[in-house]
Amino acid sequence: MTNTRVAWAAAKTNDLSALWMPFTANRSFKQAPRLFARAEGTHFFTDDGRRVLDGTSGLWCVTAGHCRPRIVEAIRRQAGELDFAGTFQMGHTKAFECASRLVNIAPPGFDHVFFTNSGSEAVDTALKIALAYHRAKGNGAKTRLIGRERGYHGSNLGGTAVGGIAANRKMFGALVAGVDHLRHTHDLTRNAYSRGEPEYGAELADDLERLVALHDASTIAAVIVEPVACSAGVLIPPRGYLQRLAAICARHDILLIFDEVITAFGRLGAPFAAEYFAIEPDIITTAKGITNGAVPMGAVFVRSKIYDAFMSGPESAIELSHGYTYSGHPLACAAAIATLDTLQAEGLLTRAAELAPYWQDAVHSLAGLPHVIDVRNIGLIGAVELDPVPDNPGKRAHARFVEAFRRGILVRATGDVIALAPPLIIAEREIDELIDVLSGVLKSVAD
Ligand code: PXG
Repeated sequence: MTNTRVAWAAAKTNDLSALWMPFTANRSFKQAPRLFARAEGTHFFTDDGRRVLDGTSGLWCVTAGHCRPRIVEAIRRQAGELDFAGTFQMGHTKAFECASRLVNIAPPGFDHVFFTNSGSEAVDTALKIALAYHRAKGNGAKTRLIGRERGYHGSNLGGTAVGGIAANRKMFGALVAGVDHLRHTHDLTRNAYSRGEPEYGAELADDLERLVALHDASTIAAVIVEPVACSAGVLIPPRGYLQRLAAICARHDILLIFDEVITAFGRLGAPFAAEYFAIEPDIITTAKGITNGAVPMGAVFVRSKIYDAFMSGPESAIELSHGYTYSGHPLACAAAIATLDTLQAEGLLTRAAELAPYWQDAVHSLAGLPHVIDVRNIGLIGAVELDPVPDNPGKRAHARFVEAFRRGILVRATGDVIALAPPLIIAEREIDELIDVLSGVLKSVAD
C-alpha cells in the first residue's frame, strides 16, 4: 500500500522519467503530460476527471468502444480459469475456438489463421510466410519484398523495411536486404477534397510492372500494402488502383499481402477491406480491433493454398519454424471471442457503412477553415490535411491536437494531417460534437 502511494505521489509530482515512451516527443510530453485514468464507451477520462471524446478509437483499435462489459468479463473469467498455456506442440481450447470464429468472418478462402501479439509481429510473420511459401513451392529465388512509399507496417525490422516513412527508417541502417517500394498514391493536385475513393491514380499500380522489369518476377515474393494507408496520413486508394495491383501480382505469381491492422473488423463498413474493395489478396494481417484493443493480439489470415503448401513433408516435422510464446494467449483469445460476439450482436462490422454518409458530410464541413488544404474520408475514417509551417513539418497539426485535447476531444496528428477514426458505436450527435470542437480548434489556433 505504501509503495503504491509513493508511486502515485511520484507520478502526481510529475516524475515521469522512467518510461521511455514510444513514438513520442518524450521531453515535451513530460513537461505537460496528457494522462488518461479510465474510459467508457466513446469517452476517456483524464487523471484530473475531464471527459474526452475518443475521436481515434484509442490508437485505431477500440472499435466497439471502451470497457465493454462482455469483453471485460471474458478477460476476467479467463484470467482466473487458464492464465497461460503455450501453443508450441501443446494447445488450449480457446485458441482453436478463437481461430475458428475468426476464419468464419474472414473473406471466403481464408481458412487458416496464425496468432501473434501485435500488428508488427503479424506483418513480420506474413513476410516470413511469403518467403517460406515460395521456397516450399520450389521457387526459392523469390525473396524480394515490395512495400510502398508512405506505407506503415509496424516497427519490427521487416515491417520497418517494407514501410515507407523516412523518419521511421533513417535511424536503422540497412534494415532488411532485398526490399523495394512502389510509389505512393497521394496526389492533392488531382484528388483534393475527394469524397471516398479518389478518382485519379489507378495507373500508379503499374509501378509494380516497373519493379518487375527491374528485378524480374522470379525474384519477387510479395507485395505488401495497406488498403487504406492510415498512419502516414490517411491515403485512400484511387478507384481501381487495388484491382490493378492485384491483377499484376496474380500475373507474376507475387503474393499480395493486405495489411489490415487498421481496416479489419469493420472500420470501412465491411468486416475486411478486402471485401469492401472486392479484392482477393493472398494474406491478410490484422491486430488492434481483433480484441477491441483490450489485450494485445495479432492474426495473420492465409488462403488454403498457402497453408497447404507447408503440409507436404513428414507429418512429425514442424512445418513452419516461427511463432511467439504468446501466440494464441488465452486472455487474448477470450478477448477476441468476446469482441466478435459484441461486434456481431451490435451489427458493428457493417455499422460504418450506415454512418458513412453522415460522417462524410460532417468531416467535409471542415473544408475552407484556416490552413486546411484537403479533407478526405472513407468508411468511418476522416482526415484534414493542413499546409505545413515552412521548415517545421508536423508542428501545425500537433498544436491543434494539443488544443483539441484541452477542449475535450482526442484526435491524432500525423505529419500535418489530423486523422479521425472514432469507435464504431459513435452516435450522430457525438460526430457533431467531435467535428464542432475540431472546427473551433481549427478556427482559433493561431498559426
Ligand atoms: N500495420 C499497420 C497497417 C498499422 O497501422 C501496424 C501494422 C503495427 O501494429 P502494432 O500493433 O505493432 O502497433 C500498424 C499500427 C497512428 C498509429 O496513429 C498507427 C499504428 C500504431 C500506432 C499509431 O497512425 N498502426
